[in-house]
Amino acid sequence: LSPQTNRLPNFHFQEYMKTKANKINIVLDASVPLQNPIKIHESIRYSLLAGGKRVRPILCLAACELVGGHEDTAIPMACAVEMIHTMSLIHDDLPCMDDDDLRRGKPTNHKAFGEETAILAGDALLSLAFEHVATKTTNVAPQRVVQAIAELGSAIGTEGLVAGQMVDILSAGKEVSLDELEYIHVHKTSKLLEAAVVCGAIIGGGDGIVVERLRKYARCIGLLFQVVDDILDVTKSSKELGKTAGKDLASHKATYPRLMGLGKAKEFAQQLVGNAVEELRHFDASRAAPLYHLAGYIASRQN
Ligand code: GRG
Repeated sequence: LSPQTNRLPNFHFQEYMKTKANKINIVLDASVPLQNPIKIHESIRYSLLAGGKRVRPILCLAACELVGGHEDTAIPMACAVEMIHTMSLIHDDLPCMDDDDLRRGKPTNHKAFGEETAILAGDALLSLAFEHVATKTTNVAPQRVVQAIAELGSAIGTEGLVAGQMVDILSAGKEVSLDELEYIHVHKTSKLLEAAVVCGAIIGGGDGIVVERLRKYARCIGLLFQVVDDILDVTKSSKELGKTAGKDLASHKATYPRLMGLGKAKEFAQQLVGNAVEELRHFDASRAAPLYHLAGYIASRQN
Protein backbone atom coordinates (compact mmCIF):
# COMPACT_ATOMS: atom_id res chain seq x y z
CA LEU A 1 0.00 0.00 0.00
CA SER A 2 1.04 3.61 -0.54
CA PRO A 3 2.73 5.75 2.14
CA GLN A 4 -0.69 7.25 2.90
CA THR A 5 -0.81 4.81 5.86
CA ASN A 6 2.00 6.78 7.53
CA ARG A 7 -0.30 9.74 7.79
CA LEU A 8 -2.83 7.72 9.78
CA PRO A 9 -0.98 6.73 12.95
CA ASN A 10 -4.14 6.74 15.07
CA PHE A 11 -6.21 4.36 13.04
CA HIS A 12 -6.47 0.94 14.67
CA PHE A 13 -7.80 -1.33 11.99
CA GLN A 14 -8.20 -4.52 14.07
CA GLU A 15 -10.17 -2.63 16.68
CA TYR A 16 -12.25 -0.97 13.98
CA MET A 17 -13.16 -4.33 12.44
CA LYS A 18 -14.02 -5.85 15.81
CA THR A 19 -16.23 -2.96 16.88
CA LYS A 20 -18.12 -2.85 13.58
CA ALA A 21 -18.54 -6.64 13.41
CA ASN A 22 -19.90 -6.69 16.98
CA LYS A 23 -22.54 -4.11 16.10
CA ILE A 24 -23.55 -6.04 13.00
CA ASN A 25 -23.71 -9.31 14.94
CA ILE A 26 -25.99 -7.85 17.61
CA VAL A 27 -28.47 -6.56 15.01
CA LEU A 28 -28.36 -9.78 12.97
CA ASP A 29 -29.01 -11.82 16.10
CA ALA A 30 -32.06 -9.70 16.98
CA SER A 31 -33.36 -9.76 13.40
CA VAL A 32 -34.11 -13.50 13.49
CA PRO A 33 -35.62 -14.48 16.84
CA LEU A 34 -36.02 -18.18 17.55
CA GLN A 35 -39.76 -18.45 17.00
CA ASN A 36 -42.19 -20.86 15.34
CA PRO A 37 -41.60 -22.72 13.11
CA ILE A 38 -38.49 -23.34 15.23
CA LYS A 39 -36.62 -25.44 12.66
CA ILE A 40 -36.48 -22.78 9.94
CA HIS A 41 -35.37 -20.11 12.41
CA GLU A 42 -32.72 -22.43 13.84
CA SER A 43 -31.46 -23.11 10.34
CA ILE A 44 -31.31 -19.39 9.44
CA ARG A 45 -29.56 -18.50 12.70
CA TYR A 46 -27.11 -21.39 12.27
CA SER A 47 -25.72 -19.84 9.08
CA LEU A 48 -26.32 -16.15 9.75
CA LEU A 49 -24.53 -16.22 13.11
CA ALA A 50 -21.79 -18.67 12.13
CA GLY A 51 -18.89 -16.23 12.43
CA GLY A 52 -18.32 -14.81 8.96
CA LYS A 53 -15.76 -12.02 8.61
CA ARG A 54 -18.54 -9.46 7.99
CA VAL A 55 -16.46 -7.73 5.30
CA ARG A 56 -19.49 -6.64 3.24
CA PRO A 57 -21.49 -4.98 6.03
CA ILE A 58 -18.36 -3.27 7.34
CA LEU A 59 -17.67 -1.91 3.84
CA CYS A 60 -21.24 -0.59 3.80
CA LEU A 61 -20.83 1.22 7.13
CA ALA A 62 -17.40 2.57 6.13
CA ALA A 63 -18.74 3.99 2.85
CA CYS A 64 -21.66 5.62 4.67
CA GLU A 65 -19.35 7.29 7.16
CA LEU A 66 -16.86 8.32 4.50
CA VAL A 67 -19.50 10.42 2.74
CA GLY A 68 -20.53 12.01 6.06
CA GLY A 69 -23.45 9.78 7.00
CA HIS A 70 -24.10 8.33 10.45
CA GLU A 71 -23.32 4.65 10.91
CA ASP A 72 -26.76 3.92 12.42
CA THR A 73 -28.52 4.92 9.21
CA ALA A 74 -26.63 2.23 7.26
CA ILE A 75 -26.85 -0.63 9.78
CA PRO A 76 -30.10 -2.05 8.31
CA MET A 77 -28.62 -1.98 4.79
CA ALA A 78 -25.34 -3.50 6.04
CA CYS A 79 -27.27 -6.33 7.71
CA ALA A 80 -29.39 -6.86 4.58
CA VAL A 81 -26.20 -7.31 2.55
CA GLU A 82 -24.92 -9.90 5.04
CA MET A 83 -28.28 -11.73 4.98
CA ILE A 84 -28.01 -11.97 1.20
CA HIS A 85 -24.38 -13.06 1.40
CA THR A 86 -25.41 -15.81 3.83
CA MET A 87 -28.28 -17.01 1.64
CA SER A 88 -25.94 -17.16 -1.35
CA LEU A 89 -23.54 -19.36 0.66
CA ILE A 90 -26.35 -21.68 1.80
CA HIS A 91 -27.62 -22.13 -1.77
CA ASP A 92 -24.09 -22.36 -3.22
CA ASP A 93 -23.33 -25.28 -0.88
CA LEU A 94 -26.43 -27.30 -1.90
CA PRO A 95 -26.00 -30.69 -3.58
CA CYS A 96 -27.39 -29.31 -6.86
CA MET A 97 -24.75 -26.52 -6.80
CA ASP A 98 -21.28 -26.97 -5.27
CA ASP A 99 -22.34 -29.88 -3.06
CA ASP A 100 -20.19 -28.89 -0.09
CA ASP A 101 -20.23 -30.59 3.30
CA LEU A 102 -18.40 -27.92 5.28
CA ARG A 103 -18.64 -24.15 5.56
CA ARG A 104 -16.63 -22.10 8.05
CA GLY A 105 -15.46 -25.34 9.61
CA LYS A 106 -19.00 -26.58 10.35
CA PRO A 107 -21.44 -28.83 8.46
CA THR A 108 -23.18 -26.87 5.71
CA ASN A 109 -26.77 -25.82 6.30
CA HIS A 110 -28.29 -28.68 4.29
CA LYS A 111 -26.05 -31.20 6.08
CA ALA A 112 -27.26 -29.91 9.44
CA PHE A 113 -30.94 -29.31 8.64
CA GLY A 114 -31.74 -31.12 5.38
CA GLU A 115 -32.01 -29.82 1.85
CA GLU A 116 -35.63 -28.61 2.03
CA THR A 117 -34.93 -26.50 5.10
CA ALA A 118 -31.69 -25.10 3.66
CA ILE A 119 -33.48 -23.95 0.49
CA LEU A 120 -36.21 -22.32 2.55
CA ALA A 121 -33.67 -20.71 4.91
CA GLY A 122 -32.01 -19.10 1.87
CA ASP A 123 -35.36 -17.95 0.48
CA ALA A 124 -36.38 -16.52 3.85
CA LEU A 125 -33.09 -14.64 4.24
CA LEU A 126 -33.44 -13.10 0.78
CA SER A 127 -36.93 -11.92 1.61
CA LEU A 128 -35.98 -10.75 5.11
CA ALA A 129 -33.07 -8.72 3.72
CA PHE A 130 -35.36 -6.44 1.72
CA GLU A 131 -38.00 -6.28 4.45
CA HIS A 132 -35.30 -5.40 7.00
CA VAL A 133 -33.80 -2.52 5.03
CA ALA A 134 -37.22 -1.15 4.05
CA THR A 135 -38.65 -1.21 7.58
CA LYS A 136 -35.62 -0.49 9.79
CA THR A 137 -33.86 2.34 7.95
CA THR A 138 -34.49 5.65 9.70
CA ASN A 139 -33.43 9.25 9.14
CA VAL A 140 -32.72 8.75 5.43
CA ALA A 141 -34.68 10.36 2.59
CA PRO A 142 -37.09 7.74 1.17
CA GLN A 143 -35.74 8.26 -2.40
CA ARG A 144 -32.29 7.26 -1.16
CA VAL A 145 -33.62 4.13 0.53
CA VAL A 146 -35.47 3.15 -2.66
CA GLN A 147 -32.37 3.86 -4.79
CA ALA A 148 -30.25 1.69 -2.50
CA ILE A 149 -32.81 -1.13 -2.52
CA ALA A 150 -32.87 -1.04 -6.34
CA GLU A 151 -29.05 -1.15 -6.39
CA LEU A 152 -29.04 -4.18 -4.10
CA GLY A 153 -31.73 -5.97 -6.11
CA SER A 154 -29.90 -5.50 -9.39
CA ALA A 155 -26.59 -6.67 -7.87
CA ILE A 156 -27.96 -10.09 -7.01
CA GLY A 157 -30.34 -10.98 -9.86
CA THR A 158 -29.67 -11.92 -13.47
CA GLU A 159 -27.25 -9.00 -13.82
CA GLY A 160 -25.41 -10.00 -10.66
CA LEU A 161 -24.87 -13.03 -8.43
CA VAL A 162 -27.41 -15.22 -10.21
CA ALA A 163 -25.77 -14.48 -13.58
CA GLY A 164 -22.32 -15.32 -12.17
CA GLN A 165 -23.56 -18.56 -10.65
CA MET A 166 -25.39 -19.53 -13.86
CA VAL A 167 -22.33 -18.97 -16.07
CA ASP A 168 -20.14 -20.77 -13.53
CA ILE A 169 -22.46 -23.80 -13.65
CA LEU A 170 -22.65 -23.72 -17.46
CA SER A 171 -18.86 -23.55 -17.77
CA ALA A 172 -18.19 -26.57 -15.54
CA GLY A 173 -15.86 -29.04 -17.21
CA LYS A 174 -15.13 -26.65 -20.12
CA GLU A 175 -12.08 -24.57 -20.95
CA VAL A 176 -12.73 -21.10 -19.55
CA SER A 177 -11.03 -18.00 -21.00
CA LEU A 178 -9.70 -15.18 -18.82
CA ASP A 179 -12.62 -12.96 -19.93
CA GLU A 180 -15.15 -15.64 -18.96
CA LEU A 181 -13.43 -16.14 -15.62
CA GLU A 182 -13.56 -12.41 -14.98
CA TYR A 183 -17.27 -12.39 -15.86
CA ILE A 184 -17.94 -15.18 -13.34
CA HIS A 185 -15.92 -13.55 -10.57
CA VAL A 186 -17.28 -10.06 -11.15
CA HIS A 187 -20.86 -11.32 -11.02
CA LYS A 188 -20.58 -14.03 -8.36
CA THR A 189 -18.43 -12.11 -5.92
CA SER A 190 -17.69 -8.53 -6.87
CA LYS A 191 -21.26 -7.32 -7.44
CA LEU A 192 -22.30 -7.81 -3.83
CA LEU A 193 -19.20 -6.07 -2.48
CA GLU A 194 -19.89 -3.24 -4.93
CA ALA A 195 -23.51 -3.00 -3.77
CA ALA A 196 -22.38 -2.93 -0.13
CA VAL A 197 -20.15 0.10 -0.75
CA VAL A 198 -22.49 1.90 -3.17
CA CYS A 199 -25.57 1.39 -0.96
CA GLY A 200 -23.62 2.64 2.07
CA ALA A 201 -22.64 5.77 0.14
CA ILE A 202 -26.21 6.35 -1.10
CA ILE A 203 -27.69 5.91 2.40
CA GLY A 204 -24.97 8.17 3.82
CA GLY A 205 -26.02 11.02 1.50
CA GLY A 206 -23.20 10.87 -1.07
CA ASP A 207 -23.74 12.76 -4.32
CA GLY A 208 -23.64 11.04 -7.72
CA ILE A 209 -19.95 11.73 -8.37
CA VAL A 210 -18.87 10.44 -4.99
CA VAL A 211 -21.07 7.34 -5.30
CA GLU A 212 -19.58 6.52 -8.71
CA ARG A 213 -16.04 7.07 -7.41
CA LEU A 214 -16.70 4.63 -4.60
CA ARG A 215 -18.21 2.21 -7.11
CA LYS A 216 -14.85 2.17 -8.92
CA TYR A 217 -13.06 1.51 -5.64
CA ALA A 218 -15.53 -1.29 -4.88
CA ARG A 219 -15.17 -2.93 -8.30
CA CYS A 220 -11.43 -3.18 -7.75
CA ILE A 221 -11.67 -4.65 -4.27
CA GLY A 222 -14.53 -6.93 -5.36
CA LEU A 223 -12.45 -8.57 -8.05
CA LEU A 224 -9.43 -8.46 -5.75
CA PHE A 225 -11.43 -10.42 -3.16
CA GLN A 226 -11.94 -13.28 -5.58
CA VAL A 227 -8.42 -13.19 -7.06
CA VAL A 228 -7.07 -13.50 -3.49
CA ASP A 229 -9.54 -16.35 -2.86
CA ASP A 230 -8.14 -18.12 -5.92
CA ILE A 231 -4.55 -17.52 -4.76
CA LEU A 232 -5.36 -18.78 -1.25
CA ASP A 233 -6.90 -21.89 -2.78
CA VAL A 234 -3.55 -22.71 -4.35
CA THR A 235 -1.19 -21.61 -1.60
CA LYS A 236 -3.25 -23.14 1.21
CA SER A 237 -3.65 -26.49 -0.47
CA SER A 238 0.03 -26.56 -1.49
CA LYS A 239 0.94 -26.07 2.16
CA GLU A 240 -1.58 -28.69 3.24
CA LEU A 241 -0.37 -31.16 0.65
CA GLY A 242 3.29 -30.23 1.02
CA LYS A 243 3.51 -29.88 -2.76
CA THR A 244 4.27 -27.02 -5.11
CA ALA A 245 0.97 -27.31 -6.95
CA GLY A 246 -2.23 -27.29 -4.88
CA LYS A 247 -5.63 -28.85 -5.15
CA ASP A 248 -6.81 -26.02 -7.39
CA LEU A 249 -4.11 -26.50 -9.99
CA ALA A 250 -4.71 -30.22 -9.95
CA SER A 251 -8.47 -29.86 -10.43
CA HIS A 252 -10.04 -28.33 -13.52
CA LYS A 253 -11.74 -25.44 -11.77
CA ALA A 254 -10.84 -22.22 -13.58
CA THR A 255 -9.01 -19.76 -11.33
CA TYR A 256 -6.64 -16.86 -11.90
CA PRO A 257 -3.51 -18.80 -10.86
CA ARG A 258 -4.56 -21.61 -13.19
CA LEU A 259 -5.16 -19.34 -16.17
CA MET A 260 -2.33 -16.83 -15.72
CA GLY A 261 0.08 -18.50 -13.29
CA LEU A 262 0.53 -17.76 -9.58
CA GLY A 263 3.07 -14.95 -10.08
CA LYS A 264 0.91 -13.05 -12.55
CA ALA A 265 -2.19 -13.56 -10.37
CA LYS A 266 -0.31 -11.98 -7.45
CA GLU A 267 0.76 -9.08 -9.68
CA PHE A 268 -2.85 -8.64 -10.80
CA ALA A 269 -3.95 -8.52 -7.14
CA GLN A 270 -1.35 -5.81 -6.45
CA GLN A 271 -2.57 -3.83 -9.43
CA LEU A 272 -6.20 -4.06 -8.23
CA VAL A 273 -5.37 -2.91 -4.71
CA GLY A 274 -3.37 -0.01 -6.18
CA ASN A 275 -6.28 1.04 -8.41
CA ALA A 276 -8.71 0.81 -5.49
CA VAL A 277 -6.57 2.99 -3.24
CA GLU A 278 -6.08 5.47 -6.08
CA GLU A 279 -9.84 6.22 -6.02
CA LEU A 280 -9.58 7.14 -2.34
CA ARG A 281 -7.03 9.88 -3.08
CA HIS A 282 -9.94 12.23 -3.73
CA PHE A 283 -11.16 11.96 -0.13
CA ASP A 284 -9.85 13.27 3.14
CA ALA A 285 -7.18 10.75 4.22
CA SER A 286 -8.38 10.18 7.77
CA ARG A 287 -12.03 9.77 6.68
CA ALA A 288 -10.94 7.32 3.98
CA ALA A 289 -8.74 5.33 6.38
CA PRO A 290 -11.24 2.49 6.94
CA LEU A 291 -11.77 1.84 3.21
CA TYR A 292 -8.05 2.22 2.64
CA HIS A 293 -7.22 -0.40 5.26
CA LEU A 294 -10.07 -2.64 4.13
CA ALA A 295 -8.46 -2.79 0.66
CA GLY A 296 -5.17 -3.83 2.27
CA TYR A 297 -6.98 -6.37 4.45
CA ILE A 298 -8.70 -7.96 1.44
CA ALA A 299 -5.36 -8.09 -0.40
CA SER A 300 -3.47 -9.75 2.44
CA ARG A 301 -6.19 -11.85 4.11
CA GLN A 302 -5.34 -15.45 4.94
CA ASN A 303 -8.89 -16.84 5.04
C1 GRG B 1 -28.40 -13.96 -4.37
C2 GRG B 1 -30.64 -14.44 -5.39
C3 GRG B 1 -29.31 -14.92 -5.04
C4 GRG B 1 -28.97 -16.19 -5.36
C5 GRG B 1 -27.67 -16.81 -5.04
C6 GRG B 1 -25.81 -19.36 -5.13
C7 GRG B 1 -25.70 -18.04 -5.78
C8 GRG B 1 -26.98 -17.39 -6.27
C9 GRG B 1 -24.53 -17.40 -5.97
C10 GRG B 1 -23.23 -17.89 -5.43
C11 GRG B 1 -22.45 -16.71 -4.90
C12 GRG B 1 -21.22 -17.13 -4.13
C13 GRG B 1 -21.35 -18.16 -3.07
C14 GRG B 1 -20.05 -16.51 -4.38
C15 GRG B 1 -18.79 -16.72 -3.62
C16 GRG B 1 -18.52 -15.50 -2.80
C17 GRG B 1 -17.41 -15.66 -1.81
C18 GRG B 1 -16.02 -15.34 -2.22
C19 GRG B 1 -17.69 -16.08 -0.55
C20 GRG B 1 -16.75 -16.10 0.57
O1 GRG B 1 -16.91 -14.85 1.24
P1 GRG B 1 -16.21 -14.51 2.61
O2 GRG B 1 -14.78 -14.93 2.55
O3 GRG B 1 -16.98 -15.49 3.59
O4 GRG B 1 -16.50 -13.10 2.95
P2 GRG B 1 -17.28 -15.34 5.16
O5 GRG B 1 -17.34 -16.78 5.65
O6 GRG B 1 -16.18 -14.59 5.84
O7 GRG B 1 -18.59 -14.65 5.28
